[in-house]
Amino acid sequence: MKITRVEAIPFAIPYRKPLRFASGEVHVAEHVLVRVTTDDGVVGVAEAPPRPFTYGETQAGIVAVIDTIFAGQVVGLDLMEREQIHTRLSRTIGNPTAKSALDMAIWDALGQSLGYSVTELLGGYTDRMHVSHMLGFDEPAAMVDEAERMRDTYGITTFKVKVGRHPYRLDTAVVRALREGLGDDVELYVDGNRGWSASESARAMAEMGDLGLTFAEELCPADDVLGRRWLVQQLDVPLIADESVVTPADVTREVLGGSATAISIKTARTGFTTSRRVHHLAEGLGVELVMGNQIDGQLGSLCSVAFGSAFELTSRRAGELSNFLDMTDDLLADPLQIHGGQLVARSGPGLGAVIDPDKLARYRQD
Ligand code: MUC
Ligand code: MG
Repeated sequence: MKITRVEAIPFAIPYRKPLRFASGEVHVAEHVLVRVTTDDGVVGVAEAPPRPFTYGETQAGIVAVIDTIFAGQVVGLDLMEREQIHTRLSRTIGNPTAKSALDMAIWDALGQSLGYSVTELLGGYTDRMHVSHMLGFDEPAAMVDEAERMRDTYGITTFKVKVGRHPYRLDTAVVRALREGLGDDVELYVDGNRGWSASESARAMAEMGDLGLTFAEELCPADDVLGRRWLVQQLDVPLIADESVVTPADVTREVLGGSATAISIKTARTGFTTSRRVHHLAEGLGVELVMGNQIDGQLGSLCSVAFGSAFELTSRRAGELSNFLDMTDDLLADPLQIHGGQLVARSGPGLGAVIDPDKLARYRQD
């Protein structure tokens, strides 16, 4: 079970329509497929979705850092030497998406080698999650139409609504239109991607006070240290920390500092090894978890559901697992299917992901 080869393959697949939010927009999924091969001929896979406007990682940068730094740190190690792998990758600060894809491809190879699914290896709590769909910026009527289509086609009844625009009235109008259009049976929460100040956030949340929101996420920057603590005190829903909590230490700082009361786990950002640490930390701190979406493709969404299904705390809430539906195509030979508002983690071994060679040939950029 020794790692003999690591490949980082850039690929690009267009979106049907761009996904827009306060910190950026995505028109094409310019991701990186990471493949890890062992001396037994097992091949583990995962995908890295760069978010340059959030973490500063780019597709070219991910390929370069894997090829020139991370591959050399893991080749020659056994798949079971998981803490050795983690320690070596952790010497480099930053590059969370590159490290995570490599980590998850190694777990996939480990699961295949041992004959267990990644979900079983991690915790084996259940095999599925409820799905939450992320609605990008648009006019109120268009966002209600999209939510209705997701509900009627896939049975999805939880929606994360992107907010953080100026002035905030367009966003509050969207959330009101969603509540009026979809009724009280759907769950709604908002994500500002740091677009508002603490006081704007407080005013907008007060204006939406009658709309029964479940959470608010990253409404203002965590660096507004006192402002965000003040905001958390105003809110009657948990404030989810997302891009402000890239490491377990960030989680500790945000939660103990009073600037966050729930945490988004993104496997694209913390892989399986560090996501597990974040999960255990959140459990110990007594804060809720949501499985977030770094605008993942199908392979990334499969990783999220594999992790989220492994634990009670992560499967309690709907996970953000559906935005691959916005893409025109994908790499998986057997596409993911959402039915009755749920996505099932594959029974393995490993992640149960098979890459379609023709699709990879069509979309790869190298
Ligand atoms: C989210 O939850 O913020 C947008 C940017 C990013 O990094 O992830 C998405 C979704
Ligand atoms: Mg977010």
